[in-house]
Amino acid sequence: MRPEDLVQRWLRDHHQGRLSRRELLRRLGLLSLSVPAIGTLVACARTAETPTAPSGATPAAPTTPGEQGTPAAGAIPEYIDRTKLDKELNFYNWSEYIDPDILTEFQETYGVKVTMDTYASNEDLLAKLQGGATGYDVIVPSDYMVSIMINLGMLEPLDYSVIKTIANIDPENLKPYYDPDNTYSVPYMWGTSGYSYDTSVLGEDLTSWKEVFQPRPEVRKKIVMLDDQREVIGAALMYLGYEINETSDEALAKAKELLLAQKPHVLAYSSQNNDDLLVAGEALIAHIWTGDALMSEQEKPSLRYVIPIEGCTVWQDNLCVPKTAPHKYTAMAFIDFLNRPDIAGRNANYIMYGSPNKAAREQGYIDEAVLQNPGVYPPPEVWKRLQWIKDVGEEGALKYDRLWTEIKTA
Ligand code: SPD
Repeated sequence: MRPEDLVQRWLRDHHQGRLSRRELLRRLGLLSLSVPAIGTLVACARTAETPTAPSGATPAAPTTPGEQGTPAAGAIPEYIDRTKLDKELNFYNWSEYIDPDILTEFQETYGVKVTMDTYASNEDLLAKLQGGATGYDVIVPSDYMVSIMINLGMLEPLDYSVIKTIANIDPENLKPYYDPDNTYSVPYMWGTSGYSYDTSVLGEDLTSWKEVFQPRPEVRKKIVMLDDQREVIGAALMYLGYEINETSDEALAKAKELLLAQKPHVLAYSSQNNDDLLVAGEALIAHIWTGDALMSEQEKPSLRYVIPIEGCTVWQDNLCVPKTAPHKYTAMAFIDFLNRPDIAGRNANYIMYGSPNKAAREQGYIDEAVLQNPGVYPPPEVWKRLQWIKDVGEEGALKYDRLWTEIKTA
């Protein structure tokens, strides 16, 4: 079957309620189609899913689909110099991390063909860029990876004469520890890394990382851990009572012991299929990021997301432009577009992560159900037990790398 026909079938199934949004996103990511190919199909099928502006909110600028390369008149802000826009943009993003309609809308409005590739961890992103991938225009590193990339001279300063929508971002999310003047990064989404589990099998009371690291018999071989060294080692450190950025040999040796003892009970290390395994019932507990957890709950309401009592990571992912980006001006225009309140709101509702876009929240673009969900926007008492992953320097990173390889190959 041609990829176009396959996508058409998935979209039909999605709109008729037979295929979840999470599964649709996953499959589109796997197909690795350029956004125009997906976009044309999504645009045809865009009916039931298209959110409308909430009452009292500023409606989105009208976007008449333009022909490829011909932006629709009036829809591009006047401060963007259209003559500087390229015909294409290459976006390197986490999987299942943007509403595909939004890419289509950028493409139709700005006349720029967007191609998106996906990755599963910050370390994969770094390795890919260091391995010589020079074609990407916009990337989405997390907090500590922004620090690492700044120190390695890999990021381009952002042009705020183009990214004027920075004004929509909550001051609380700006000036972060990893880029104090936002010279290189604009916050995209934020979240936490706890675990989800099936209450229909395990009951309502799970609260501790103990369930993951020293599991009861019924969950043995039914645990999925993120395929992410800083997250997994960090969770083990927190369970043991250490700080998440610990690099002492003693703490890392204890984390290693715990993770090696846990390994026979781990079904998989996966950041992309952890949600599928939970929904399919093959896993009963999965270490997971907020949005993936909440999307899974929509398909399987017996799942519940837990921020463990010992704490877990809080993170903020960011829009950045690599120094090597071939289409820098267009990259800035794309980042500006993603921060429009209507766009940021639709995106946050779709992927279900915390949004740093204050204007989107205040103008009513974010669903009340998402805003009120304590898994997405934790209350102050929960914030006290969250920790940020930080750059642990070259020596620390080597220790984490070595430990991770030992765990994965054991
Ligand atoms: N489904 C994609 C989610 C991206 C999450 N990024 C989290 C990084 C945490 N260290």
